[in-house]
Amino acid sequence: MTDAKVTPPSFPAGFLWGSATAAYQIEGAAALDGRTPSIWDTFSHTPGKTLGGDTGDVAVDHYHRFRDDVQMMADLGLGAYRFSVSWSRVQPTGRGPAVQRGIDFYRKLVDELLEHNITPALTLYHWDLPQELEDAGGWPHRDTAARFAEYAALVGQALGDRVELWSTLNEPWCSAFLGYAAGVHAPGRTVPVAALRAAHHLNLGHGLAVQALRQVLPARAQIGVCHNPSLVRARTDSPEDIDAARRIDALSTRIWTGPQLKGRYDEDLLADTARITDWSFVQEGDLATINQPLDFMGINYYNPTLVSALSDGESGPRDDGHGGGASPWPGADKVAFHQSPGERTAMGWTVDPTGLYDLLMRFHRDAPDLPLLITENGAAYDDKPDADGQVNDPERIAYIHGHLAALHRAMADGADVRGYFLWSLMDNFEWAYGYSKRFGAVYVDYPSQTRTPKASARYYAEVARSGVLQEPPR
Ligand code: PNW
Repeated sequence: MTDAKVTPPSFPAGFLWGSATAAYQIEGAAALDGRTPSIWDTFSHTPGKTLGGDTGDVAVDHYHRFRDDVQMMADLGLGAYRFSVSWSRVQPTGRGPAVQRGIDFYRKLVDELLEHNITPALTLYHWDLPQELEDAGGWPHRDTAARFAEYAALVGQALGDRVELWSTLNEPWCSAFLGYAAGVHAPGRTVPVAALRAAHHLNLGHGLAVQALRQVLPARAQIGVCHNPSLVRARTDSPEDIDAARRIDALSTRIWTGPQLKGRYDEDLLADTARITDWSFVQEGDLATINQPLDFMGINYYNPTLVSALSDGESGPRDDGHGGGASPWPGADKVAFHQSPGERTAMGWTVDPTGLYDLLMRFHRDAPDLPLLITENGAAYDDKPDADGQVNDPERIAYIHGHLAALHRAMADGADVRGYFLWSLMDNFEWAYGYSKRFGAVYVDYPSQTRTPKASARYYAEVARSGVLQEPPR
């Protein structure tokens, strides 16, 4: 077929086109207006924890430049913006009343967005627990869940009149397992049982926060949660490899969706982790609290996960893309991680849009009535401005195009996806990798804080403006 006229895929009117960021990655102003350290301030200031000792002290100075940053989104024609609130900016000790100056910053940001017709999508927790709460035990400690619900109510009261899209947690898998088991994220602990306790208390905090938000938000508010479910594939169809994939699926995805969507922890997950814990920290009534009706599920997708089984005494590749450290998979130690075939980004993550399609179809099958949002998708490349100061990033354009095509195909096959948020609006503090990895559609020259939209920003803006997925320029 050579001359078939192919209509480019188009997205429905009202589809949200946005970009995403997180507070600690962009704001800076770490000690301003009453903000106190979060676990990420402590972690990044601990020698050896982040590449080059980079911290979010200044980041991309969004705290002072938010008006220009919103203008930049408007110039790009983006209709939505996903950001997170820094808990310790609003509630420095993790308890008690809100600090007005902290609230004011987010109120001004949201007003600026609304004035430019950009829909704000607010995430309450993108990994920055107030250090005081970590000192009191952190997420492995049950009380943190109650503290989170109180904080959610404060932010809900302050911004509920102007924000309609609310997420409780971003990627609790990273908080629990990279933070408390692998130790490559804050608070940098490597205690498997602590990670499983953290997972349960993140679930509980989510449920309590949804209840609290429903009390204070107007009925039109949409409340959800953002996950990074691994799209797990077995390397062969041997029963052993298929079982390895099952174990990783349980620990990456069903540990959240089980209680949140079905009110239970699956038996296989409990059995796999039985040598670590008897789960006696799950109290009467918790599962019902966690199982709150949701208005959407946010899915963050970057790359697929390829696994095989290890037999006793055998050790295998640990190339699971999490940056080393101890295992983030307590209860699944006999699993080897392999690089999926295909091109890789600067993170070493394989580019594979079929993973996004498969993931969306899996959620469509498992929870057909739950609307989905792609709350993150994107790629890091080694971007550099050319002699004219332009940043040409054809790989990122191809990444975006490929994933939007997969998303469109999933929607054509029934997945109810309401929007897409590119990670990220601009280059920023990439956690343990510091400023070495650039995920932005907009290039940031860190010394001068100059922002320059990359070619991918213009490509994405055109898709967002037209709702039509153009072929990338050649
Ligand atoms: C997500 N992993 O992080 C976060 O939500 C963002 O803040 C981050 O900048 C972005 O993806 C890019 O990394 C992840 O190891 C970090 O599987 C690590 C993993 C997944 C997501």
